[in-house]
Formats: sequence, structure tokens, C-alpha cells
Amino acid sequence: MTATAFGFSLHGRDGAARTGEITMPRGTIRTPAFMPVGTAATVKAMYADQVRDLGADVVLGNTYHLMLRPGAERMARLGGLHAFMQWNGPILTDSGGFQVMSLSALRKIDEDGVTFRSHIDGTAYEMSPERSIEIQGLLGSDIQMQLDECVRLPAERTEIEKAMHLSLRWAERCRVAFGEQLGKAMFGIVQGGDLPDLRVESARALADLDLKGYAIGGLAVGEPQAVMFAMIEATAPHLPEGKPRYLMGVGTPDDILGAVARGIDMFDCVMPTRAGRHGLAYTRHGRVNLRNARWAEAKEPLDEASTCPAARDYSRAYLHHLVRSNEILGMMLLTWNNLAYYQDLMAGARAAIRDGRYADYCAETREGWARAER
Ligand code: PRF
Repeated sequence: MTATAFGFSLHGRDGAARTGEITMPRGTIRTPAFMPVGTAATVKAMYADQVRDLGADVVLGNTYHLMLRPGAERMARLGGLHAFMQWNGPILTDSGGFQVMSLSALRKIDEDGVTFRSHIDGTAYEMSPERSIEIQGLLGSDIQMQLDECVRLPAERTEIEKAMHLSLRWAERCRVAFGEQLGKAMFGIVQGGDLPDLRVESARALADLDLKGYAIGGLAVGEPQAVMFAMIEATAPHLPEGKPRYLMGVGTPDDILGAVARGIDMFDCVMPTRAGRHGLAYTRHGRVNLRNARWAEAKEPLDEASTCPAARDYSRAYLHHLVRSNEILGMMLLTWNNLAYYQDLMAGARAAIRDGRYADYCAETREGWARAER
């Protein structure tokens, strides 16, 4: 591992869509990138090598889950998250605030951070912006996220504005706590709900902090897709051109195509992995529910043209049987298929942007989904 600095270069553009590379000591991230979610030091039901072989350049880990179990200091004693989970590429960690608010009990937010009880055993914790960065450092994270407050929509302006301003103050504290670390990065997170003027204020203030990258948070939290797209359009022009932009927790393949068209470079979402554990497959021909009795005698695979064995080699009847029987292999094969589909979608998007045919790529991809069921 050589000590390269963190870098981002754009190699192509098509309208507002961009393709490029983030370079880091642990590897290069080709953008637009989809980051499989490895919440608890595992991309559920997948070997790390399989995730890499699908073309994923980076995975996401969660501060909240790992601080509770196995614990940040323990993880550091064990040599860090990369060695622990046998993933040697870059790891991006979310800061914990979002997961505290959605998962923990008795949570409270004030100026100094969040206090909460573990959803596992009820233990009380406090997490300040400084502690979040410290934990992400102990985990060994390559791209660390600021602590922020995300408001679910719909919400009142006063509540959205308060959370956005608090997130800005936390961004400054996180930047100081992170300092300068060669080859690593800390990203800020734009908040501001569904209010364009607050999005612009948040983006400009974060841009002034001159961070290595910028996330857009607080979206895909209950608003329609059109509102999410409108917020990206309001925000992106106020973020620095030459820094990566990451849309947090998004989304469906259609959300991703639309967000890439609006200038987003990075995504993460539990959708492909979680759906895979619930019997749902993403394919070129749309979503396929393998629980459905119509597949009981279907000899065809999910996608005969895929290079992923899970998609190409196993009959839908077999997948249906595994899912109905609650067999572990059903979850493994469908997760594998779904992550392969997401990675292929991103590879296709990168190639199309480079060739200046991204709009056609989106149209063809959407047409494939519409020709869904046979
Ligand atoms: N903030 C953080 N993590 C997140 C979000 C956010 O707003 C979202 C919203 N879609 C997902 N994950 N820190």
C-alpha cells in the first residue's frame, strides 16, 4: 500500500452526468459507483471476494452497529475493519446519527451530539461529532462521514432548518477532529429537507469548508422521487465540480439512473441485499418475485445473458424452491444476483457517459424493465 493522496478526477461528462475515478491508497473507485452495504462487517450473505469480483470498488460500514458490536476499541485491537472482514479495498463509513435515529431506543439530540440506548442490550451511549470521527478512525475507515441530523419528511420548515444548521456546526467540528490524514477523506453532508433555499444554504456553507467530498443526505426519507430529483438539482450546482458527490441511502435502479443524470457520483443502499434475502431479484427485465407460484416449474434462469452464475445458471424453479424452503442458499444466490445487477448497471452507466450516450442508455434500460414478465 503506497501513500497516495486522496484524489478525484473526472474522465467524461454527458449533460450533468459525470464519470471519473477516486484514487486512494487502498484502491481506485470508478464513478458513478454503487457501494454495497456491509453494516455489521459483512455484506450479508456474500464473501468479500465475491463482492470484489462483481466489480464493487468500495463497501460501506456503519459506525452505529460496529461501535455497539464488536466495539470500536476492540475493532482497533483486532487490526481494523479491513482485516477483520477480509475486504482490502476502500471502506466508507456512515457516521452513526442516521442509524441512531432509526434504530436505537430513547435517543436524544442536543448541541453536543446524540445520546441513545443500544437496540441490542439497552446500554447507554453518547456520541459527539468528535467521538463519531474517533470511532471511524478506530475502525480504519477510508472515507468518513460527518455526524449529521436527518429529518424524515414531511416536516415543518423550522425543524428542517434547525437540523440543517446543527449539521453544519457538526461538520466544522468533524473537520477539526479529522484534521489532515494522507490518503483518507472526510465528507460533509448536505441537509435541508425538501426546501431548495435550505439545500442551497447548506451546500454553500459546506463548500466553504473545503472538504474532500460531499454527500446529499435527508433524501429518500418519505418524499416522492420527483421531489428527491428536484432537491438534487437545487443542490448540485452549489457543490464544487471537482469533488465527489454521494447520494446517501439511494436507491432503486430507476432512482440511481435519474440521480446520475443530475450529477451524483456515489450511492449506497440496502435494497439489493435486503431484497435478495426476501426473495426478490433485480434483472434487466425488471423485478422478479421468486416466491410467486408462477415460477414453480420455470426452467429458465433469471438472466441467461448475465456473467453472474446466480443469474445465469440456476433455474427460477430452483430459486423459487430455495426461497419457499427458507434455504440459506436462496438468500445467497439472490443477493449475488442483485449486487451483480447493480454493479452491471453502474458499469453500463460509466461506459455510456464516457461515450456520450447516457440518455439512450437510460431509455434502453427502462425499456428492458417494462418488458418485464413473460
Ligand atoms: N445521513 C446519514 N446517513 C444517511 C442519510 C442521512 O441523511 C440517509 C438519508 N437517505 C441515509 N443514510 N448520515
